Amino acid sequence: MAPRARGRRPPPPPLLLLLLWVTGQAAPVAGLGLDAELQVERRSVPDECPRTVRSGDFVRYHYVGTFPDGQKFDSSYDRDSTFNVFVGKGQLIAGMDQALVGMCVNERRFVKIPPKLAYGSEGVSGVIPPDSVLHFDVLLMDIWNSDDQVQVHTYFKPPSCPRTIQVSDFVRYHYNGTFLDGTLFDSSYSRNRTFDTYIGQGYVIAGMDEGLLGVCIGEKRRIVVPPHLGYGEEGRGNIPGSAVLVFDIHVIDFHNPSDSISITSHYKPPDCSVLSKKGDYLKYHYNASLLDGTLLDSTWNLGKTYNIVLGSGQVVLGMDMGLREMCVGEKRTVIIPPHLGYGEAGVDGEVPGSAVLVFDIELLELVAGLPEGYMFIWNGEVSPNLFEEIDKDGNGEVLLEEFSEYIHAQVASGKGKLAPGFDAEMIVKNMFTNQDRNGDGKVTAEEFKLKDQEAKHDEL
Ligand SMILES: *[C@@H]1O[C@H](CO)[C@@H](O)[C@H](O)[C@H]1NC(C)=O
Ligand SMILES: *[C@@H]1O[C@H](CO)[C@@H](O)[C@H](O)[C@H]1NC(C)=O
Ligand SMILES: *[C@@H]1O[C@H](CO)[C@@H](O)[C@H](O)[C@H]1NC(C)=O
Ligand SMILES: [Ca+2]
Ligand SMILES: [Ca+2]
Repeated sequence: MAPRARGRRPPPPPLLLLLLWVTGQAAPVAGLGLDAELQVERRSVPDECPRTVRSGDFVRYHYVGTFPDGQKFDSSYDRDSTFNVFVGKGQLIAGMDQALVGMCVNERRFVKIPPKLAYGSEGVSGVIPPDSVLHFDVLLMDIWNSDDQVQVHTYFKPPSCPRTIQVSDFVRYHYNGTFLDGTLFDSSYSRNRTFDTYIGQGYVIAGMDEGLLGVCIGEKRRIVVPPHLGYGEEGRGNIPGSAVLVFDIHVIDFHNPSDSISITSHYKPPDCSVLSKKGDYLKYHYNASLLDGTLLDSTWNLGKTYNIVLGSGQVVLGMDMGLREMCVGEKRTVIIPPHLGYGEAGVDGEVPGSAVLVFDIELLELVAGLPEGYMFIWNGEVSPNLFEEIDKDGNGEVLLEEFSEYIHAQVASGKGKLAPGFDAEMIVKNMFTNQDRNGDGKVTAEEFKLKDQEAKHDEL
């Protein structure tokens, strides 16, 4: 419609209803005084109105402009986008500059503007006849001021908050994003997964980088981001230009890529002298959960322990670290950041990507492992007639069956020991294959001797 002198198209307002100017402190535009001709009717005022329009604010609003006979001359709805403008800076016809002052987001005003506060005796060629009184039905969608900062309001803080988020942390949070008028424009919940990002490094809009600083895990806060710290005048996707964004966030967890695991021991039995080490076979129970308490997995529920050989790559690195130097009976909580856990990918359907994990662990059994690199050792002296003993039928060749039988007999009698936690048959087979140099399925005295000279203790 009808641009004012400089090609902007504004709309405008008011007078009347007493209350208006009262709060609006806009009384005034010089010379106008209580101009009885500008009429403003507050048609609906929302219950919540944390802020009202002041001169100098930038607003986004919808309007329908009509002549007193009801004929429409302009409407923002027809363009399907709000009218966006600074108030009180002469970008609007004078009547509108005044009429918007004091408005709340979601408030509706009906405004009658006399020609002298609109397009005067000239009108706008082809659109507004001279000396026209203009009526506007206005709905305010958005307000901000270029002085605005990010606003943060915490509405839930967990009782315990050992650490707050800092620049360079990696955070996972859920959010609902709305405009000031309450319209939802995006929600992480609709995707069934958290939004994950580094903090303070420009991966998110400046307002979020700032608004997330200092949150605790589990905290819920509202972050209100003015457009100059959001998507600016351009907007993005379904976010219109110059929109204030309201993010209600729930922080699920965060960590720093430099974090290691954290171990808290809750209980140690009186005798806690034998500590787990690499190669030991461990049986333990655990509950695995997310930092917000969501249980992911529990061996207690399964009714059987989880069994591993420590240091053999059977669990994620953080778990391997968390199980070290633990004694039987001890209970600890191990917190594992994702780079020592399941990484960015997580485990489909079980562990969310980039999740920090909490393991409550109880060690139930520990079988000491063999020295590093050994899969079988002798507990005492090695028999000088080893080959002959193994070659039970005395034909000068040891077959796998003879070999296996012999090793198991040594283990059973306590003379030898296999690495715990592995498949004994696999170990024996590997040992046999190592001895059988030429791979013909038999170990000769020759082959055996060679090996014997190489390594006294390992594998015979
Ligand atoms: C999210 O989960 C709900 C319920 O499990 C499901 O109905 C919906 O389709 C999922 N949405 C997406 C985007 O995966
Ligand atoms: C987002 O909206 C949903 C649905 O209204 C609500 O259940 C959830 O608690 C909201 N999340 C936050 C962080 O406000
Ligand atoms: C694991 O969870 C079960 C049931 O939820 C609970 O009884 C048990 O005490 C928990 N164990 C630890 C070590 O937290
Ligand atoms: Ca034989
Ligand atoms: Ca051979």
